[in-house]
Amino acid sequence: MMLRVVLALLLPAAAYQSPRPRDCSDVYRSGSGLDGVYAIYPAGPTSPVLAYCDMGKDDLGGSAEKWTVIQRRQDGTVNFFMKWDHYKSGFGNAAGEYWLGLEVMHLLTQDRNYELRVDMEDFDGQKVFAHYSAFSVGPESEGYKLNLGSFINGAAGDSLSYHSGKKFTTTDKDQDEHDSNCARLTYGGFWYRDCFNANPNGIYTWGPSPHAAGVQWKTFKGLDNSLKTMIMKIRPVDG
Ligand SMILES: [Ca+2]
Repeated sequence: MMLRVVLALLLPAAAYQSPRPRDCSDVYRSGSGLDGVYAIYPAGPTSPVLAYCDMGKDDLGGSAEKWTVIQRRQDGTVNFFMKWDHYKSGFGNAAGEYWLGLEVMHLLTQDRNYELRVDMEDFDGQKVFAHYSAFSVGPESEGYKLNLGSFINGAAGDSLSYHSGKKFTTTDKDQDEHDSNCARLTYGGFWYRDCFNANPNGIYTWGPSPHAAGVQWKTFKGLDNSLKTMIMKIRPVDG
């Protein structure tokens, strides 16, 4: 402990900045301002994870967004009806549809305060979002519980607060409040309750869907329509 203090006084501050970005905000700080797939290192310098970074400079030249995409649906090419181990470690392709992984989400959000934005679009081309002040995922020992801040704004409306404080449920791990297993009933994996108002990882269908089984956001298009895109992304609140 003492040695560390002495070193911290002697070495320039730069020596203590990890050369490995923990998230897309770090990637941006290191000089990469373009949207795309980058390696991030939330679990340390020897454990790279590929993530899509939405740097988000809009057409109007607004400020950079620096979002780390943690989940994306856009064309149905990836099967999201996966078991616990897959939801834990992540699956899919960071350049397309993917789930970053619960363990990575936990590691990221235990060290910094993140906010969440969920972008979505229906098959008529209507684009909306829902913005939340905070997002974190607890440890596996507590079921990767979702901790959500308050709904800030967005025309999608608030379908996610219903899930705050809930553990994650997959087809092979039932931690929800339903008599049965919500992941089995709705063909997904999520922080289900009894069962959901939002089902970003539901089965991908083109528009009309089986009731309460599609890629859905209740306050936007109800529970009988599946959405074309659904993107969950986070960034540090302190920039
Ligand atoms: Ca249950």
